[in-house]
Amino acid sequence: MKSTKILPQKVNGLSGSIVIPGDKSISHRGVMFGAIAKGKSTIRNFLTGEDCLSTIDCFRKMGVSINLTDDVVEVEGKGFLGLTEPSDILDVGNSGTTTRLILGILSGNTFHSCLIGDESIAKRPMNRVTAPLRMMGASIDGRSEGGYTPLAVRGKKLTAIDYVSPVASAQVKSAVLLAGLNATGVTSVTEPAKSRDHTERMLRAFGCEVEEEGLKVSIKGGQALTGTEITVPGDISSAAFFLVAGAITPNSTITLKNVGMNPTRTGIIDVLTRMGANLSIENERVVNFEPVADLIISTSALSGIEISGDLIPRLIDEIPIIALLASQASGETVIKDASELKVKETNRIDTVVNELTKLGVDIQSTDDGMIITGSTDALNGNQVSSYGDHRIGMMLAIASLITEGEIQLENPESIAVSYPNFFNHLEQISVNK
Ligand code: SPQ
Repeated sequence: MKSTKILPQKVNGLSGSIVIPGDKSISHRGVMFGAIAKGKSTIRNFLTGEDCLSTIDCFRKMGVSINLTDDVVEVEGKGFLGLTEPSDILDVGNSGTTTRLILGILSGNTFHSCLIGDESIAKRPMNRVTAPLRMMGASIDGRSEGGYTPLAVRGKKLTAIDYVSPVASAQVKSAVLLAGLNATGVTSVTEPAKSRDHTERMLRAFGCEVEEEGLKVSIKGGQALTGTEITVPGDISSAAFFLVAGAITPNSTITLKNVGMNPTRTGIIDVLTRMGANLSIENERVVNFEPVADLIISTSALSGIEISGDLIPRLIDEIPIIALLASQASGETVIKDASELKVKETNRIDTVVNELTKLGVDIQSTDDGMIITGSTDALNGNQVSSYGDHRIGMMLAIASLITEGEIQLENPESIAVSYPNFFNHLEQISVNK
């Protein structure tokens, strides 16, 4: 049975600081690349969210020894072809990143494997990855001709391709590049707009050569990864919830420490700045191969803007919380070119519009996004649902900070997918008198 949580009531302000937990995308990649590398890797500040634990579980089933103590992961890498045939089904849980990236590793391996995930994963399109992998020679079968989980993979010898992806997707790019690592020839992926580049950066940290030319990324097959040490920066997608909370909750100033500032992820910073948020970026530094900073945000008056084009892949996961931000800005915010939202953990155009409408926000869905007409009136309480989507659950919890009346959130557990201590952090900065 699904549980319901009464969300914290309207607060008098937010104050203090939070250390943002490790980046989900980078944590996944740390374990995966560590597993296919030769030698030991240590990953610090690892995100212990459920999605990343699913990745650990899948590689353990392929014979990789992985030790997790608090937020430190030690992986005894076995080399790309040192993974062993899993005797059990690989369960990816709710994680699209695990499913799609692992397919790139399994396709060029030597054994048979099966992948399964939860109800949400079963609805997410896998043909965007299985199609280019098959062009390389992969043997993948599953529902709707390999379009959906459960999937079965028979490892094959792969040949490089020069793939032009119809979508700007780091998961597609990464799956093809990972398959390319063990293919004959040079594999390239060209995207319509730049998606997050953690794979490219981390492959270099593991000693691989990766070429980039505009929107094209290439990798030569036959390169071996060498185990390394990684410190994961805080996840800007998690920080985004508190950035918006600080901007829209009256009487607030909060500091978010250790936030990853990779330029392929900082669309939320651009949006906040353009809307008039009071945001400062301090202590900028590079940790391993990723830029990091501390962010300070205070309440301010905001104005609506248009969010579209190449900016979309740089903030795709932040759109649910940006919709809430826009609800508190004067004028209209138009979000377009974002039809990728329809294939996330939920159809995030529908779930954002449905749930914010229940709280009294003036919001309409469009074919590729949404239009929000802002107002600084308080939102109203209601019974809402995360629909099992962590980002919808956290957005609704932040909405409760500016709501008159009670919000009851169905299925709050989904938040543990990417931010297990979200409610503790929220409580830590809430000023109640
Ligand atoms: O891993 P999953 O379930 O796909 O998670 C999401 C999220 O909101 O956390 C998407 F629903 O993030 C993706 C992101 O949208 C993580 C990701 C990655 O680590 O490579 C890339 C993005 O997806 P895509 O399809 O644009 O490549």
